Amino acid sequence: TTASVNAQKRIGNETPEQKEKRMAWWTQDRFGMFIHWGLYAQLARHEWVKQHERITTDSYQKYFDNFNPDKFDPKKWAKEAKAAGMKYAVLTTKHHEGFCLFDSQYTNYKATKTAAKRDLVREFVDAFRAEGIKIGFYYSLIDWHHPDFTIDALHPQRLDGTQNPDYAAVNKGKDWNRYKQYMHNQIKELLTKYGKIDILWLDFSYPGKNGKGKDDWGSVELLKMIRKLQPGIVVDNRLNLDEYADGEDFVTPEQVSPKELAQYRGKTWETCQTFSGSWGYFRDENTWKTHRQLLDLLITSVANGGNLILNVGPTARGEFDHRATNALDSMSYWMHANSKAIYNCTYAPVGFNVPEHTKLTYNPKTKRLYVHVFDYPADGKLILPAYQGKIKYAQFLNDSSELMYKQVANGVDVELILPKNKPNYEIPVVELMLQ
Ligand code: FHN
Repeated sequence: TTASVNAQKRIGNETPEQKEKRMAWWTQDRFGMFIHWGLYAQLARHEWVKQHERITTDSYQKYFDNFNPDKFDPKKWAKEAKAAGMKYAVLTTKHHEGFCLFDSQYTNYKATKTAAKRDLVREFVDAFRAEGIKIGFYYSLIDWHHPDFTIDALHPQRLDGTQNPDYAAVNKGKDWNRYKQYMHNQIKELLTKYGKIDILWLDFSYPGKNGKGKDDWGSVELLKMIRKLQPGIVVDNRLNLDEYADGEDFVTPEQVSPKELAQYRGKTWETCQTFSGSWGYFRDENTWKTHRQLLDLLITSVANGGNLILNVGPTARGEFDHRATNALDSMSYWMHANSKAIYNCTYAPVGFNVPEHTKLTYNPKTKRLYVHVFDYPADGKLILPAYQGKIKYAQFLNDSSELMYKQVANGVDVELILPKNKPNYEIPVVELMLQ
């Protein structure tokens, strides 16, 4: 409630209403692309591979020396994102491995010092902005390459590959403040060298004994700097500032199943999801979400008032592989016909029951209610419970073909009459004009 929000501590002077106005575009856009790309794409089995397999920084150097994304064409990426209906895109400017895709003045561990010789972030920004897609930067608070990043609970082993939980011994001589300053400096670079940035996706805090949270990162000071440099920017909730009413802009349920999304209704949130199990390119992975599962995530997110950001892990040559492009193409086909049931939509108003085997989204501006038909009734009868007197017209969204409906004998329900032939969409959408 507003009272509880006001009772919470605040970092800026923004009121809940001002925050809602600043985030209106993000809430209306609903659907974004996440891009996890780095040296780890060459190992092609997970973006945490250096940690999981205890690869020393020296042994990892060969991936820096070998990195050469000769097929990198961000214009192609942007066109695929746009066709899929993704309105914003968030690229890993630096993931936990510490490799910078941008031309940072604070390190040589960056793309411009590899065979690529390119500022990959600059090219991403230019290409996606040209397609009218909002720009987001992911930046890892964790940095396994930086000599002053201290080993802790999440990293019980040394980054040099040996198991050594003696943090004091392992961290001897490290200067944490020097790392914190490096991290703040890089975020300042990202927010001053690339024009208007729409989203900052910082990742992640793990407060507690031997963990890292707001004091380690300098989160309050950092967020003040972020908002000063980019006043309109939208920031995720991983700086460990959830005690502040205006500390972070949206919660980030990660890889949760559609049925778990209802709990976020009423909050500002975005679920981040992979096509497969891995964020980074995973060559030999076989667990890829089906088109239906991806649609379920998108529809159920909006049906609960939230956003979906769907991740692609490009190959080390800089391309989306066939599995990613197939998934994006299938989203493009559905979104081409049905995006009106996604953009500017949220959950249905009170009083509209959810018909069986459907999900509802609603556009409060146009007052159009969208019935996403997950299971198409064999007998063509779709009961709209207690909708009597609430509808003035019904049609399929994909082709605006009229649908007939009639009152059920009980005088309360409405029966929508669907044609025998299901429209050629995994989940067809009925658009209802309300009284
Ligand atoms: O450790 C990262 C992981 O690699 C990935 O970037 C996800 C994306 O939300 N965030 C962290 C895990 O929560």
